[in-house]
Amino acid sequence: MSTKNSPPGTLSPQLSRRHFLQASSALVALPFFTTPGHAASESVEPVAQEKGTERVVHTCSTFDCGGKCDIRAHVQDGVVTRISTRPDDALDPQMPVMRACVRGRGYRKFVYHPDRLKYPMKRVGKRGEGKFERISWDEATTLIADKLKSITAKYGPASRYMHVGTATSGGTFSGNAMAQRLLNMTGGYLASYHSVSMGNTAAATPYTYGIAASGNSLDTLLDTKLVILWGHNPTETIFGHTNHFFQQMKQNGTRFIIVDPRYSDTVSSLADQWIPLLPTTDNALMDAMMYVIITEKLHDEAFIRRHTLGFDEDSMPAGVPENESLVAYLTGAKDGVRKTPEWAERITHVPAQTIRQLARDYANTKPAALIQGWGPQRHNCGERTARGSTLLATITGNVGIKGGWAAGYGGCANRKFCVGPEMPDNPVKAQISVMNWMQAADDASKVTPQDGLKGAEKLESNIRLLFSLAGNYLTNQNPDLRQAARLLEDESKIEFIVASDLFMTPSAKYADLLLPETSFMERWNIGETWGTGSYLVLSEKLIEPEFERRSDYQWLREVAAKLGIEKEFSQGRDEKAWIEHIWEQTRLAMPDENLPDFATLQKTRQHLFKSEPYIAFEDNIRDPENHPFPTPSGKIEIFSQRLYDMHHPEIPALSHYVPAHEGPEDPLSEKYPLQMITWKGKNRANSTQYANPWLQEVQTQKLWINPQDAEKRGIRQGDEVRIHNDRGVSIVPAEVTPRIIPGVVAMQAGAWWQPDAQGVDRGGCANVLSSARITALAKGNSHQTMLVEVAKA
Ligand SMILES: Nc1nc2c(c(=O)[nH]1)N[C@H]1C(S)=C(S)[C@@H](COP(=O)(O)OP(=O)(O)OC[C@H]3O[C@@H](n4cnc5c(=O)[nH]c(N)nc54)[C@H](O)[C@@H]3O)O[C@H]1N2
Ligand SMILES: Nc1nc2c(c(=O)[nH]1)N[C@H]1C(S)=C(S)[C@@H](COP(=O)(O)OP(=O)(O)OC[C@H]3O[C@@H](n4cnc5c(=O)[nH]c(N)nc54)[C@H](O)[C@@H]3O)O[C@H]1N2
Ligand SMILES: [Mo]
Repeated sequence: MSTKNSPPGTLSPQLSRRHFLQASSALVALPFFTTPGHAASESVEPVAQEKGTERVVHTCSTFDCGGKCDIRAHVQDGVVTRISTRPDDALDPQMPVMRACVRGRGYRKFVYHPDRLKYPMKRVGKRGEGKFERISWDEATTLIADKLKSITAKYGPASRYMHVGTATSGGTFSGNAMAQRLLNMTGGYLASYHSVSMGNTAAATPYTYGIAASGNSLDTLLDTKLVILWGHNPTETIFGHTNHFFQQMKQNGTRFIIVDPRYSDTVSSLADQWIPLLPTTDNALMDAMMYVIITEKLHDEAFIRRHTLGFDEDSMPAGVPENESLVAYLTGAKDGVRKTPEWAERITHVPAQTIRQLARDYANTKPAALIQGWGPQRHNCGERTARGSTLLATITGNVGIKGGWAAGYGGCANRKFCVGPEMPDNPVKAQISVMNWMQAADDASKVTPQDGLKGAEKLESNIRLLFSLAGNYLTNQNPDLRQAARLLEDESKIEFIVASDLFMTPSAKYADLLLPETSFMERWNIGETWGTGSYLVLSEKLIEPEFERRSDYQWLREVAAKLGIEKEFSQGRDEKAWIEHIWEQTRLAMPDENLPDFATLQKTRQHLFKSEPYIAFEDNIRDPENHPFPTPSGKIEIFSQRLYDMHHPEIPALSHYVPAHEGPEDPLSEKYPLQMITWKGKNRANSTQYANPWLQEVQTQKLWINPQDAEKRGIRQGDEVRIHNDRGVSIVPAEVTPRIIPGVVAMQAGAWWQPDAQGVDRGGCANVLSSARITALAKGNSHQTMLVEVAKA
């Protein structure tokens, strides 16, 4: 199967899908995922039922939340009157249960929101002020075509950039993909790499296994006795079919231990034990677990001897000095410090006895699955954390076996996706990390290969023209958003910014041209999953767009016409024709799937891809002679010579604990003594649906603070508190709760930035406080690592 052409290089599922498709094809022929003996779902129930004049249509959104829940839109006289979910009497035994979540149930209030953008608008005030005037579509598309021509003529195609915009990435077709197609047809653009979702994991785990670590299909875990969810919160973040399987496992008696600074909804719904720790100290906990495992001889000696490199001094590559092995590190042969549970207790705040027990439980329960989410790796030490869990899986022999988990990635690599729209090559070969965009807009000559530039020694131009489609990443979602805002406000830097959205978001305010996009209910698409799901759902156009809303593709087509390339660009297809075309191409690419024709898909609505149970690295473990790991040594590399040769203190060859910048050991903690983290909550997908009134009722934006920390500061339940550091200030009510470990505060990610006249955020947007520090190895983001102080406002 060919990989989908990815919209801007940073989009999480696209990156991960491309990455893992590459990963899996490097490994073995694509394996499949489903319950044993199961063929593709030929959903038998009629999914678009007529009830009087009401049609009940099985559909899904194309947001980036990882699961494509089964939502049923009740459509009457061109209006969606209600959203329900799969009725209990229509349960399909072949399709794992995906009942609509609270966000799905609330979609009507998103689509019919009175504040939705209605007309194309041009900026009239200063950039960022949010003052716009209505213009016609003809004016808007002429302006874009003219700017594309003039800016490209003046600065070259590498001055054009596409920003992160994930809200349509759950679909096979998007404005982002088509804008990329248009740019590639007209000279190219400066692409970016690195998924802000899980790019640190993707970059680090290949140093252990040769390719990015993947988990197994969840049907292989049904008999697993112990699952450790390490910074993973799938009760809220869904990740395909994860909850369907975890709930079944829970009923079957699987024990769940959850390592998270927060008592998350997953802890309350699944955990037998919650182990809170200080954020960024995960590697210290892992190191001490490994210390217990090896000193108590609980490691899998035979597995280690057969499959790994760098465990002890006898298994080191030639030429490396003494005491660089894992055992030497853990026992203090190198630095005189034994990595005991007592040592780790001081760093992590997890009691030594709990660490000992956790290590014993993990090593003595075979197989056991240590599944790490992406929260712990969205830190500036995230690369080490992601690789650290691969070492634990390795020394306990849990790699490549049924019921185990190679760790590092809360998902499975055997998923399938539709082929995307055809994408011509990008003639611009330079690529920046998604974290370099501010520098590239400010002074591109400063972006060097050491900072993350790839494919070129230097950039030919600053970013001068920027498309931000279906994203809130100009400000809101970008780390250290005030730095980004200051840069955007300087109109001598980026000359032209086009944004499309449904709402006047904090990023939309920074557009020069703001375009009102249709919602997923007003377009054709195919919704796809990531994480552990491998199915698709047709997302049908249910209603006509109101006012002058247009899909990104529609206006891009008009821009293409004004550039004289409409025919080439559109191939004469409207949106629905593209979906049909993509579907036909997908059918051809997957002959084994027996995919129905498009007319039939409109009746069946969904397709669960055929698959056998999948175990990552199974062949490499079963038959290492014929299936060496794609590492330089052909083995699982506990010690990585490639990392060693980087001679970088933040990239140790063993991925052990190193205190993080703005972690608990940073001297800055004297001034800002609280660590702050964010989490992805149930009532929105990132910032999407922020304005939905029903979802605002589900959860209000508050700061979680432990009673001990609150008491020290005289803070009571519900008090307004001022969260601050050198980057910004945010004021929200306090939620005084033991659900967060002392020393740490937490706020849900994705609330809209709402600066008052003094510049103080009143919306609870964590990115006024977060840092734009770039991770050492991946050149990636670290949204979660920040020190703050909190006071009564
Ligand atoms: N409902 C909902 N679902 C979503 C999204 C959403 O916004 N809302 N967003 C989607 C997207 S874009 C993505 S990328 C995925 C992301 O999914 P994740 O990255 O896995 O989600 P997070 O909530 O950021 O992090 C998971 C957990 O990690 C914990 N954590 C934070 N720091 C640390 C640490 O240092 N150590 C440990 N052990 N744990 C830590 C957090 O408290 C949280 O409970 O979710 C997707 N699904
Ligand atoms: N503090 C903190 N910040 C984070 C994270 C974190 O964990 N903590 N996580 C990061 C991660 S993993 C991610 S993926 C990014 C996500 O960041 P973004 O990609 O910016 O995603 P959203 O915030 O959901 O913004 C999407 C925007 O698209 C709009 N939209 C919805 N549907 C459509 C549509 O059909 N068409 C158009 N044109 N627009 C639409 C929505 O209204 C919304 O304003 O955030 C990152 N930022
Ligand atoms: Mo993400």
